[in-house]
Amino acid sequence: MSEKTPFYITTPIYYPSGNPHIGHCYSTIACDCVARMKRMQGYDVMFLTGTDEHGQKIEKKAAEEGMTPKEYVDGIVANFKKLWSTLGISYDRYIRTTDDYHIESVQKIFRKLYDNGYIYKSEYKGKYCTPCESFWTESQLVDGKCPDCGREVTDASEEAYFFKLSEFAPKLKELLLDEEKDFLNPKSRVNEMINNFIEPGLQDLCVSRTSFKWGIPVDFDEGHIVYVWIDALSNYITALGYLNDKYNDYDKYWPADMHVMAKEIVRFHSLIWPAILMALGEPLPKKVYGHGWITFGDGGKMSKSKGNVVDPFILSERYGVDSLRYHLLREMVFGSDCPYSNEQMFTRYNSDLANDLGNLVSRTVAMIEKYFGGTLPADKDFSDSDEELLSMTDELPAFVDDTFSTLRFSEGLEKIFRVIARANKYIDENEPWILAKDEEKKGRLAAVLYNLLDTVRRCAILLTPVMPHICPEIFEQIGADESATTWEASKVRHALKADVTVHKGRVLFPRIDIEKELEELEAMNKPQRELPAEPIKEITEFDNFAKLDLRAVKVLSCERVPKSDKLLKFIVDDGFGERQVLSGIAKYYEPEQLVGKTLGMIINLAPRKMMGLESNGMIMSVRDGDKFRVVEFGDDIKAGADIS
Ligand code: ME8
Repeated sequence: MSEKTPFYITTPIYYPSGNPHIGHCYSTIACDCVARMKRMQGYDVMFLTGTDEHGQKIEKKAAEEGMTPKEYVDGIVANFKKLWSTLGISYDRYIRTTDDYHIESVQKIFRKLYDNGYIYKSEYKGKYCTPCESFWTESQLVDGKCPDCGREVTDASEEAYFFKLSEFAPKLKELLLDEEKDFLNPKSRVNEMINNFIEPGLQDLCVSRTSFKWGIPVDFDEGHIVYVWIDALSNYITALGYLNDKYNDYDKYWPADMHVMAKEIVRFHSLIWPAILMALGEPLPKKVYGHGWITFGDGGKMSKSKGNVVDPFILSERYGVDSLRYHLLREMVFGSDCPYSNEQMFTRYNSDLANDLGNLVSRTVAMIEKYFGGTLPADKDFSDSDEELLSMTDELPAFVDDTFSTLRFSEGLEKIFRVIARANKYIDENEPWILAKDEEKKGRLAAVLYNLLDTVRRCAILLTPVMPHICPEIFEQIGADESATTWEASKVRHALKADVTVHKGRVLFPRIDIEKELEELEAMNKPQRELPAEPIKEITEFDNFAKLDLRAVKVLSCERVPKSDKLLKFIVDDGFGERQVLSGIAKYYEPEQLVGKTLGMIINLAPRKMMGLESNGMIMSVRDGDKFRVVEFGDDIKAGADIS
């Protein structure tokens, strides 16, 4: 038996400086789709993702939250993993740059670069913000001031290590222009790299910092921390066991077949990363793909800091994981930016998934049940007129392979759905309901329905990497056994049993009422309570305040409300008894964190129903921009104590 060919694909490792959003989902789903397809094609796939957990930004965020950096990232990493599991991401390995083996490898990599003469010690000169302890380059300043705090900066210098990036300029240019290697895609990024970075002259890169602590120490020079991009890029090899004993997969999987990312970090992957590998004497990755951004509203890259993020948990819960995966892959044209729109997602869902694919499956299965009791007869009367549909389908596997392997999912999917539309038209052309009236035409009717089933089968195989949860249901409904659902079987006509039996199942893609859904999503996006427009609300009488019954309560239990991303359900002791209260704070707290706590609550608000559950009161909280906390008292405060 021949060995399987290895295939190594990576996402960027994301910053856990905030929770994952739909932009992160795109890169990860894209890689997942390629990984799944390659596995179906018989490759031995290693699909790596992870988190890039060091650096000043994370150190600061954690401090703001009153946590250690590790505590802070642990919480966010759990959310990344939860999202990937929700979205059916089939990663083989998850690397955290805080993992011991990675730290050990990075220290060895840094030393090896130093020993090989590619890292040297010098002076780093820049603009320094003393309160932030940060160096900035001239171009990073905002109006000549610190971009973080807006204060004055001063000229300063510090001792730092530098990587001889400049030395690699000719080799990098050659790499980027090598047509056979086809290293960087899309091609527009090649020109960008050459014109914007190589031609103006590559500068040596400062690769150590002394101004913060949350990073990997340079092990031979105390106080120096390895620059976060050296730490981060190295993940692609440390995760395979390069210079560590944790794994032993480097020889098998390196060089990577594809690194996938969005355009803003292509520079790091197509210039700095290859230069580091050249300096280490290691082979270069085969391909770097820089896709565009999913943009939102104002056309900027959707980011954690803008607070305008569409929640992938809510979308996949309400409309199905596979619909979200399909939408993202179908809409994004490789290389271009793509505005995110729920309306666009619903429109596409209704036309492609509900109308075209869903209907094709349900009509075909229903007709086989109606006309043949669910099992097709072996005798069929095929016709030359079937050829157009069949030969269109024959073209799909190679085209999908080519387009999906190069991140051109929208092209591949468009072509699959053209065949699905053609199949629907084939039903209208052949009018099975007329054929069914004539006993003599039963053979023809069976052939028509069989061709339809087989077209569904072949399309569903090719759609499996995109919609891995729904396609197996389609196979079940059309009676395709395992041998008829392999990648190879997508290339073959009529792989279903001649006397195939279908099984009617649930409606795969129920139609979406677009208006209604948009309204409901909009309502979910509204902040819970509007902040007053004026700085201070109008004066009120003491009597109004006295009407509110404010008490300390003890949290007896707390759990998430199923199907809600926002709500937590509490049972609290209010000093008089137990009561149930709901609060929309699931984004900010894990239920376990709150059990046993003594919180502030308004206990005499009229009861309200949310998600079918009654809430009796309101837990008090404070919001300051991004920050959010419940109002909390010490353990020594009894339940029922009066707040005034
Ligand atoms: O850059 N549209 O991490 P990061 C499409 N840690 N893709 C998007 C996106 C959007 N709006 N927003 C994010 C880092 N992405 C570094 C990477 S790799 C050695 C270190 C995706 O959390 C896209 O892949 O800022 C982008 O390149 C990546 O997330 C940036 O993630």
